[in-house]
Amino acid sequence: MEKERKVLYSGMQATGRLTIGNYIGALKNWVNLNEEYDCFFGVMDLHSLTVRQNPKEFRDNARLIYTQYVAAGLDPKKNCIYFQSHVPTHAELGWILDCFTYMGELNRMTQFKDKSAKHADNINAGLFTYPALMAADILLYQADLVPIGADQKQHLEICRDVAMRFNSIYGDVFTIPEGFFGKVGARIMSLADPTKKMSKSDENVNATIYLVDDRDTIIRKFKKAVTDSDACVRYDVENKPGVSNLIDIYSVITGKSKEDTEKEFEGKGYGDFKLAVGEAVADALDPLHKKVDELLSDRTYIDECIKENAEKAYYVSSKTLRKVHKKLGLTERIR
Ligand code: ATP
Ligand code: LTN
Repeated sequence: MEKERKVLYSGMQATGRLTIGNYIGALKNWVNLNEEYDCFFGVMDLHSLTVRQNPKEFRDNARLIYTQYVAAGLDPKKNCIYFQSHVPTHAELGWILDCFTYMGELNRMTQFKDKSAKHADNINAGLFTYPALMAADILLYQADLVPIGADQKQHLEICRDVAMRFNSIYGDVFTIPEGFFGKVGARIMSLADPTKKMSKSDENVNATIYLVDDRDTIIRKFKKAVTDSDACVRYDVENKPGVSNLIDIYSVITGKSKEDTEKEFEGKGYGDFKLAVGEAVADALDPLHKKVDELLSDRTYIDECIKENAEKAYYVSSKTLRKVHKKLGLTERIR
């Protein structure tokens, strides 16, 4: 049966506070997609358990991420925004897909290699099977499109392979999803090391602009951003990665082209440029801060959205899970 509207699925892990990388590369681009697609956005808290979390900070971060999704413009009455852990079908299908995912496939994942190197004392099985749970997230909703950053391409490939494998045995159960990759600002780099991506789990707080950072903090961090000794605002990723990253951020935030940005700062020093980038980012985040404060001051609205959307996600995903059970030959539940 043809669906009337295509389904779109995405999410972020609750491994820390969201950064402007998450905002520019993902969240900002999700707003208004609901006009064209049926959208599901998860706060991927089960995935976050692959790295050890402090329970109090974890709970606060997850709630803040939900609130920031809404504050950034995702309308929870028009998008299904929910916590992954509130919808048990994810873990259930995740297990089933573990049994359809090969060790050889998982062994090739660069995220697994990177995170194992970073957390050598906690290379757990969940970190290894992470892509099977991610496949479950997507396939449960029969998603057609998955907006993700380039770093998640490999995971989406496994999801597609597993879905095709399953379909080839049991018939058409899962929609095969496509990646949906953003154009500009797809990769915001660390302010301390512009050859590394800006990441919410970076230990160096000066490397990262968090969405919660206040104006002074933002400007201070941009002032400290690593550049070069060339003193010329010119876009050249290879030779001037720091300056190029700042140009990228400035262009995405202000809507100006890279060329216009270069012209605007012709003959000016890095001090002026960094201050302008800091001010532009602070201005852009100001309305988001106000909206977050407003939403946090009265919990009832967000609580109601969390509840309603978890129910909706459960309803939609259960249909797929029931079909999977049936196809696999699991004994039907007597109700
Ligand atoms: P972690 O530090 O825990 O690995 P992260 O900050 O890299 O987290 P994810 O939760 O893995 O973020 O990613 C959430 C979304 O944000 C993904 O779609 C990802 O591609 C995007 N994203 C993350 N970091 C950046 C960045 N620096 N630039 C652009 N997009 C990013
Ligand atoms: N692995 C993703 C987060 C994530 C996700 C998903 C994204 C978990 N499940 C399903 C899209 C669809 C990340 O680290 N960015």
